[in-house]
Amino acid sequence: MKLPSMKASGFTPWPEEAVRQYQEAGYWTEQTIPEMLEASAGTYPEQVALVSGDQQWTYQALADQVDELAAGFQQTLKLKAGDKAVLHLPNIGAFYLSFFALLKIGVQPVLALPAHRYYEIRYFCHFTEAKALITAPQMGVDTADIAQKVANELPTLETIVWAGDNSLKPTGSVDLDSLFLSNAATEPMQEQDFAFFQLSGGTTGTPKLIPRTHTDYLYSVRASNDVCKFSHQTRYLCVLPAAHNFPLSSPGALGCFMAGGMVVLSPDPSPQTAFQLIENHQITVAALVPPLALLWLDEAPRTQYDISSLQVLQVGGARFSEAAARRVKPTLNCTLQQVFGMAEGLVNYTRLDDPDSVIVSTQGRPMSPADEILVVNEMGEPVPQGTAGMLCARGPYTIRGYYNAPEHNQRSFITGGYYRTGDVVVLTKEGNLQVVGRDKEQINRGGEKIAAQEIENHLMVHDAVHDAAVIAIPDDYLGERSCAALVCLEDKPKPIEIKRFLRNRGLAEFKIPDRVIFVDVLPKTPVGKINKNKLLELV
Ligand code: OOB
Repeated sequence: MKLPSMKASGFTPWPEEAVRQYQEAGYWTEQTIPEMLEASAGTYPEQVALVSGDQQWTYQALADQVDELAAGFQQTLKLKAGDKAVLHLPNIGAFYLSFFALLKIGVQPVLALPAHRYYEIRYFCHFTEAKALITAPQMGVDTADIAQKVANELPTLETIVWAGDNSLKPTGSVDLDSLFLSNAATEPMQEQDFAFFQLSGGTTGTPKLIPRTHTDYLYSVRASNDVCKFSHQTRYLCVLPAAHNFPLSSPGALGCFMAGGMVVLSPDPSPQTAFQLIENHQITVAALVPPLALLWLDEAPRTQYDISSLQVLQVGGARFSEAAARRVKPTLNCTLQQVFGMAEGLVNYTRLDDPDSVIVSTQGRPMSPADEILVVNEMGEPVPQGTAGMLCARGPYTIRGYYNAPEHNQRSFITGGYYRTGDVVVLTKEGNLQVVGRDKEQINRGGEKIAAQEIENHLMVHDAVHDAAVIAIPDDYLGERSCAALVCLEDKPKPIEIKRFLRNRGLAEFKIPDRVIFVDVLPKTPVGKINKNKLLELV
């Protein structure tokens, strides 16, 4: 089958036949993401929707403020449908307000992570020709300086919006607070091919952007809510960065908003902060990456806080060891749910009523009956059940192409439009997936993804570096850490200088190699590629 081609907007649509099938089955509806919030405000106007520090919003207040902000974006900033805006926000209420308000007027936000720095933010603003960057103070990071530098370099970036303390704001920036216009109507949204951008964990030299539509994303949220049983009684603690696909949509904050539940934002992921919030707000569900789950497991037996309201702990983003998984129920007295998902779409869950043996030893199964998965060998042929193979997926919420990346799309999508996940899995007899390895040049550092090639490209810019390879090294706590192996012909710089060099280039901290080693040559495979397995033996 021919791959559907990319539209001028950079978006690859689903083939018409698939669209018809998803619509007829009722998976795809016409509702937009802001309409979902409005529907909940209609049903639960007085319920608390969102808590962030000492601020809280009822559903009505949230929906009203989204309208006011949408009017400000449109009338004060002159943002129009089809414009792009980069959101670089920590876990504060302004994240959801801005997200919904931009969607409401058809502006397509790029959901950057708080850990991103100058290099990534500049790239997103440049690649999408973003008109606005919405940012806020963050502990230990000069986000104002990042925004200012990016704006000075990119004439397309017209506005910096600052969501926080005025005294820290970049010169020339606009206060988010000044953009709420009451009693001002917004023009109705013009339909766009897609709603916003998620970010790919990446395997290539430059980060890839993932266009998600209102329709596919809302379907994934609705299907997640069914599996995870989110309701108006759900109280969700958002510990991971709010912009990430896992806490945003699996079912995450959007699932909670759809069901009429309450989202509580945790300003930091430490168990101390989170446990206090669990007690104060009677939290019922939270989502973590494995290293944080380990910290929670260690802290729980000695905490002074009452965390008995917690019913479900979701863990995903990276492999959770069976040994750790077994500790969750006895230690936290709640159900573990493993979540194996990706910003490109497919999300697998263990079910809440699965036997414990399934919950601790598998990463679950696709959430939707319409998800189609293939487990294949290098030739693209299906492997027998029980044998490890590469996971490929398509379905009603899995993208058919990255944004404006035709060459990369040729490699990432196979015949039939299946997305090549790069994950090596085993399908169990019961139909659950176990993630057993990876067939992509990526390091999964406790859930934070690093594209080896991206870091190698940066390293090669250093004068003393003749050749570079970045590999994953096993780590008890993070699962993996990164190691850069460098070939230097003359003077070897100190590892600390290499790290400083990368930091000065403005890379996110999690991408800075944990170790730097020097080798005489990089081992090669018979076809001349760097032999990273061999390299690992040298570490
Ligand atoms: C989630 O999304 P991304 O886009 O940051 O990363 C996706 C990749 C997967 O392809 C896989 O390599 C890895 O992260 N991964 C896991 C995993 N969950 C994700 N590897 C092993 N075990 C797991 N449970 O990470 C993401 C998106 C939505 C929900 C949950 C996670």
